[in-house]
Amino acid sequence: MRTDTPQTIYRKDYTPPSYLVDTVELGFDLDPARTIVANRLSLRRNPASAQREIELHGEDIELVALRLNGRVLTGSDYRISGSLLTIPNAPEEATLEIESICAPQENTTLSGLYVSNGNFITQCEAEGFRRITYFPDRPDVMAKYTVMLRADKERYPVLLSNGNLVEEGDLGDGRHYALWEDPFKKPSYLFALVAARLVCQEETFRLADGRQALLQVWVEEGNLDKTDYAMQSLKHSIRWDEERYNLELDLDRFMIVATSDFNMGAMENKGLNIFNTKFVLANPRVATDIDFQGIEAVVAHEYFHNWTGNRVTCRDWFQLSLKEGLTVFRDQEFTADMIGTDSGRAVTRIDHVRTLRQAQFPEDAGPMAHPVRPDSFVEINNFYTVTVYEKGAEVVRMYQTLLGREGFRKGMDLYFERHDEQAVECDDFRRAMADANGRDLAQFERWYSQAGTPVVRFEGSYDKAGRTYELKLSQSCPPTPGQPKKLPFHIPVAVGLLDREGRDMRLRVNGRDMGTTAVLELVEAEQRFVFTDVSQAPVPSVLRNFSAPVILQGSYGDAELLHLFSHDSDAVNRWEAGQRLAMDRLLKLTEAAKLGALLSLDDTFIEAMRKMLVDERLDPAFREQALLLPSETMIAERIEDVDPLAVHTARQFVRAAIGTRLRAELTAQYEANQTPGAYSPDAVSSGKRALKNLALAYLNAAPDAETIALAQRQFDQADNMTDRSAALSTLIHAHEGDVPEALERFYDEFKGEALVVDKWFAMQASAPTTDVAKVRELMRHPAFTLRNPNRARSLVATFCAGNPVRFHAPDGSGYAFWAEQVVALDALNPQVASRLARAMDRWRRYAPELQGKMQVALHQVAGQAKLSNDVREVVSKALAN
Ligand code: B3K
Ligand code: ZN
Repeated sequence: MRTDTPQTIYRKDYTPPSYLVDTVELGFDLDPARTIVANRLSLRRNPASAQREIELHGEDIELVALRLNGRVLTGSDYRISGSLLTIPNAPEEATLEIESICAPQENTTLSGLYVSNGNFITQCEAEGFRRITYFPDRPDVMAKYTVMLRADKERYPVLLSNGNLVEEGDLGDGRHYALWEDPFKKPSYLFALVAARLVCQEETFRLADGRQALLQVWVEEGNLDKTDYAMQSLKHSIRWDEERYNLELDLDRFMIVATSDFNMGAMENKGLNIFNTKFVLANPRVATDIDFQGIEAVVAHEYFHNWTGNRVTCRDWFQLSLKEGLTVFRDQEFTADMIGTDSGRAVTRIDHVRTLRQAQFPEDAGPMAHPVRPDSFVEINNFYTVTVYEKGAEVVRMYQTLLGREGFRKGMDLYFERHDEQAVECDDFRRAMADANGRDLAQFERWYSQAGTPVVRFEGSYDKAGRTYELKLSQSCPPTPGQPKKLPFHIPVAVGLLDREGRDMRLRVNGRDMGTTAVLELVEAEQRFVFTDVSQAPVPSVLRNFSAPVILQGSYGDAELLHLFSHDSDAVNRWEAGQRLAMDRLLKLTEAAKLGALLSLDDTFIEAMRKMLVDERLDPAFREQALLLPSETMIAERIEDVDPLAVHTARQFVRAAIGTRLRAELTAQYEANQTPGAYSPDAVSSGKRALKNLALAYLNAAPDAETIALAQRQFDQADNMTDRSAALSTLIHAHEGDVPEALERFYDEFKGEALVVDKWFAMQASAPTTDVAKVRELMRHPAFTLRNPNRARSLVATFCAGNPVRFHAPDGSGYAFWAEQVVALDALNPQVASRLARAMDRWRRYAPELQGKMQVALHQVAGQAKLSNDVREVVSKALAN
């Protein structure tokens, strides 16, 4: 752990690297306690830099020897300050040989080279390579790598690294070796090695140009029955990128390795993707529909990085969204294409909107708010955020909305033509989009430089005599830390007009026929758009398909919302109308609950829900989305002085009202959406299960013997994890029925499946009946450990971030627990600790009594003498802003 004072790094201070690296030869003698790394670099001075010193980064490694052009360097030939090693007066060209030692088994940070379940694994993004060897560890230094791995043959039969296997053999002393060569230049963050006892599912796959590629999915013994879906997803991804973007796999071999100790979802190392087991392992018995979806998306995401991230990489870490926003957009489009149908696409789109509102909007309004391309950071690992990823993807999507699919593709082609094998900036991507389409996208840059969620207001007025409809759009953006004033954004606002029957009207704007959805470009603070030939007063459907990541405000009354909810041809806005109807009620009920007033829910709302529930013309997946209420977090984001108990009470009240007043319809849908026969994770079947399980949950929001029996029966009889876990979770939340028995049985049955045990912890952690004392008790369970990120998240993070009513217990016990766990985790794994620290981001929004206690907990963490930069940055920003 670094103890030096955290330094803020600014984007404006970027300077090019002083030396470039052409080739890297790495030799590893792998030993858990003492791994010896030999590193030979060929360096040459960078003509673009005025600096004449070689600068290398190194962290937590022991330097043994340093030779420059064959000459041993002594202490006076170089300087080490913090993690920077500087060699002054270096020649124009140099061969630098470095020998160093690291201790993988001591490495609990899971960054650099570490041991997971006895296997060697690496994670280098963002700055983990410097924990393996000294190197100019920055993404704009791209080099060709050759890697020699040597290890005990018995213990580590599989030796993998990036690129192609050149040679392997025995060393005669019980050890063996493998030599790998990556034909492509890459930044150090894409380096990877695996030395492990693993087995694989493999096949050869024919690429579009006729080449055969070897595809492998490596897992620990006993898990080969869970690799099919990942392999299938990989093949689909390869095909999709060929077809949609004409991008081919550029290697003869592509490997995925699953490990159970991993800080995030997965990592796109060139040719050797390393994954959290959560995003590889699945079969119907252990994985839910959501897990299957996650695997497909993450496998695709990492594969797509091969072009967007690896072939064209980031100049510096401020440009992270260049690869992440774009790659998330690509995986989102892939997922939508895999489902194929329009309604299926809409359901995935609704998912994106939900994620934004649930996580990104709060981030954008909180102390950690930052632009998609941040201007500064203390610890880059803190900026792998929903803003960089999900809002970044929305920014990329807006290009496609503005330029059309073909225009977007032209921009992509030009981007690769210009920048293949380069490290570039977000501006280069924007320029490629603009140039390929002859468009001025200068103002669009503000999406990268300004933080905060823009608010777009609309106001419509119909002129019967003139048969015109005027839509006034205005925009503003609240201040964010360091950015008090914002300039107008370039916002694509997709609009449709519905007639009295709910049909789309033909749109004419400025004399131009715009079909039934017009993409209006809002570039000023306020603008008026006039639709002509409008035969009757329309109901506007604004921001169709969520055409921009903004908060839309307008004067919708119930009648208009009900009209949109029943008819809008744009499924996202149809769903949105229902969310607005619900939010309106939830906000009022929260207020009432806070005052202890009697709660009641109008028939209009229940009737709208009923119609949606039973509308057989709509996909079950869509109906499920439409019936799902905004989360407690989303409600809390809409109010001041949040009282989490009032929010919870209000939402529970609405759930129970739906459950009792629509009991007959819910029961009928529960029966109608059964999926008999062999389990399949396809969109139609999973949509049915989602609706069925939502029905089950609603029925049990006001449980009685019959509804509980239904859940219990499903738990007893289900043959797949989706239905099993949904039933168990319903039983836990209802807190009736034989919960302890079901929980125990579930644990016994799955105790050998780590990912299911995570679910078991998470289900309990999020239940409103689980308080801090219960969480502490669960932490004493033999299966619990803070050292494994998945496990720590399943219990501790799920409780702190996913159980608002108990986390915000009035006595402050949740906050004290949080502080304690952040500190404990930080000593082991700063990245995981720092994520947990973010649970307190929105503390200033809570009721004063809670705020005070939250502040105490924040100070308790901030006051620790030893704290990682990761956690220090998060808590100090929370306290400052
Ligand atoms: N690029 C990695 C994330 C690395 C996170 C480092 N703290 C996974 C991904 O986005 O594909
Ligand atoms: Zn990514």
